[in-house]
Amino acid sequence: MHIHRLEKIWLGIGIAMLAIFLIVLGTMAFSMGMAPPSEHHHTIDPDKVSETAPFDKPGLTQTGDKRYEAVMVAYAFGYDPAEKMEVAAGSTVDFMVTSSDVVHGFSIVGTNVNMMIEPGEISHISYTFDKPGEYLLLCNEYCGTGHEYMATTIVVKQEARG
Ligand SMILES: [Cu+2]
Repeated sequence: MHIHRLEKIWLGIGIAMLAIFLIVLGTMAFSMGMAPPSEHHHTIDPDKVSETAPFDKPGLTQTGDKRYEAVMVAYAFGYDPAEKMEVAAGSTVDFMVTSSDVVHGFSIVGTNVNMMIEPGEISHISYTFDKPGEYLLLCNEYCGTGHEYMATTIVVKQEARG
């Protein structure tokens, strides 16, 4: 069988690229120890969310100066706490979210906050709300017939100046 010289060159380049890719991947995985995130990998029994701390009392708590922790449960079809959460502008909110039933989304419009909430898993994300206003938090994973009603609001208030 005759293979054209240019075809041989292209074949060589293709095989070389594959080899380079595997060497880079192998080096990163084995000598640099890169792996999917697992440091903050927390799990929970999805059937016992309402009895497991801190998800037995979902809500917003102030943990420091301009620092809040929001413990939330996503369910079909809403978020707990359901009422608007209020923080002062410039505050960082540490979200800790799980699901008590199916896979839900957790996305805050106008920010880069976008998580998948899986039953059995606890998802963490922190965000600093610099701009005052109302932030819509909604589910972006289709989760059933009430999916479009699944939303809540975070209110970021301008600080009083004295
Ligand atoms: Cu949902």
